[in-house]
Amino acid sequence: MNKYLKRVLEETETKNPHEPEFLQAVKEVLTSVEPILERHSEYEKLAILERITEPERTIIFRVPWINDKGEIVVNRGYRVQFNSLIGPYKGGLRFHPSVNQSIMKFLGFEQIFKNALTGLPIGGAKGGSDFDPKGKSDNEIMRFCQSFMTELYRHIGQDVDVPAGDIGVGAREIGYLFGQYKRIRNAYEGGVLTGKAISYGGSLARKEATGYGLVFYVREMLKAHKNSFKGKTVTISGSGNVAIYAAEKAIENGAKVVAMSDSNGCIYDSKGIDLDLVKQIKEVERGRISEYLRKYDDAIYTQRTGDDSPIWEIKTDIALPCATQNELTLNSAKKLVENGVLAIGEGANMPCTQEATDYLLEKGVLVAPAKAANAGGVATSAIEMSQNSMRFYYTFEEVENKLERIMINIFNSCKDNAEKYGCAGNYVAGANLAAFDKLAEAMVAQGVV
Ligand code: NDP
Ligand code: 2IT
Repeated sequence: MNKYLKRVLEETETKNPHEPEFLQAVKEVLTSVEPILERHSEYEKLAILERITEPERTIIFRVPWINDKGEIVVNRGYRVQFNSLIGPYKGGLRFHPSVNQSIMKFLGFEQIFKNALTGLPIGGAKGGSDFDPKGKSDNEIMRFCQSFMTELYRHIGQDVDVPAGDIGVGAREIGYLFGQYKRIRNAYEGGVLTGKAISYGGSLARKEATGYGLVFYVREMLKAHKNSFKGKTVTISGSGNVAIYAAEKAIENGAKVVAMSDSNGCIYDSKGIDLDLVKQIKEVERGRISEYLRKYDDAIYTQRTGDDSPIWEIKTDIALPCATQNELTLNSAKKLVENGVLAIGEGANMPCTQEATDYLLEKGVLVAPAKAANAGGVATSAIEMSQNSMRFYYTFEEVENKLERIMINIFNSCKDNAEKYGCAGNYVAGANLAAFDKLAEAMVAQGVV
C-alpha cells in the first residue's frame, strides 16, 4: 500500500476510535484513490488526505421540546459541515434513533464526493438528530422541528449551508423547519432548505429525484453491458422516499418489482408490487409494510429476525438497497449471487458492507455505488436552489430531463475514470477516483485552508 495512504488511514483510526461507520467510509474512498496518489506524490506535502478527512466544523447541540403529555424531552442535534471546497455545505438531515456522530460524519464525508460528482456547485454536509419520528403526532413533530431550527438557524443560510431531507425527514419536516427559520430571520430566503413543498418554493420532481436518478444510473450501467431493465425482476429494500420512486421508475422501464421492505420485515408479491397501495400505506397512513396483506392475502410477509434482511433471500435479477447503511451483508451478498443476481444499485448511503461489495465485484456482479447512483436527489436539490435564486420554476419534464442528463454524465465519468486508472467495469472505484480527482485539484488551487 502507498506509504502516505497507510499513514493517514492509521492516523484516522487513532483519531476517531469510536466511529466505525466513518472509518468504513474513509477507508473505502482512500484505498480506491491510491492510483491518483501514486501519480501525485506532491499530495502528501499538501496534506490532501488529512484535510479531506477532517470536517471543517462539527456542531452538536441540545434540542429540548415538549411532548403531547406535557413532558420535557431532550434530544441531541448535529450538523457536520464537512467541506465547502466547491460550494456551500449541502446535505440532508436524518431523524432516527440510531443517529450518532459516527453516522453523521460518514454521511457528511460521502456527501462531499457525491456532490462533486453531480458537477454542480455544492459542498458536503450532513445533520440530524437521534429523535424518533415514529408514533409522534404532527404537533410533536412541529415542536421538535421548531426547537431544532432555533439552534440550527445561526449556522445555515442559502450561501452558507443548505440542509434537506434524509431518513425521517420529508416535506412535512422541511415545512416546519422552514417556517421557523423564516420567522427567526425575518426574511424569505427560499434557498436555505431544499425538498420544500411545491406551494412555497420546492422543485417539481425533487420528491422523485433520488429513486428516479438511481434507475437512470443503473439503466446506463446495464446498457454499457448490453442489458436493460426490461423483463427483469427487481427487489427493493425500504419503502420510503427513495425506494418508492425507484420502484416507480423501474416499473416504467419494464421491470417487475416483486419485493419491498421496512425495518420490521418484507413483502413479496410474485405478480408485482402494487405501488399505489405502498404509497397509500407509507406516504399517507405512515403505516407498516405488513399492511400490504390487507388487500393482497396471497402476498408473503416475512418478519425480520436477525441481522440479515430477509429480502435478500428472494431470487432477483437486480437488487436496489434503498433503506440504510450496512443493510446488505456478506451473507446476503452470497444469497443474491447464489440466486443469480446481475446488478446491485445502491439507493441508500453505504448500504453494502465492505465485505459484501468486495464479494459482489469478485463474482462479476455490476455494482452501482451509492455516492454516484443516489446523487440524483442532491443534484435536484441544487436545481431547486437555482430556481429559488432565479425566482422562477421549471416544469416537471424540464427538471426530470436535467436529472437524467446529470445521471448519464455521472455514470460516464465513473466509467471513464475506472478505465483510465485500470479498473474498467469497477464503478465503485470509478466514482471515488472521479470525485477525488476534482476535489484534490480544487484544494491545490485554494491553498492551505
Ligand atoms: P425514508 O425515511 O423515507 O425511508 C427510509 C426507509 O428505510 C423506511 O422504509 C425505513 O423503514 C427503512 N429503514 C430506515 N432505517 C432502517 C434500519 N435501521 N433498518 C432497516 N430499515 C430501515 O428515507 P429515505 O428513503 O429518504 O432514505 C433511504 C436511504 O436513502 C438512506 O440511506 C438515505 O441516506 C438515502 N438517501 C436519501 C436521499 C433522499 O433524497 N431522501 C438522497 C440520497 C440518499 P422504517 O419505516 O421501518 O424505519
Ligand atoms: O444523502 C443525500 O444525498 C440526501 N439525503 C439528499 C441531500 C440533499 O441535500 O438533497
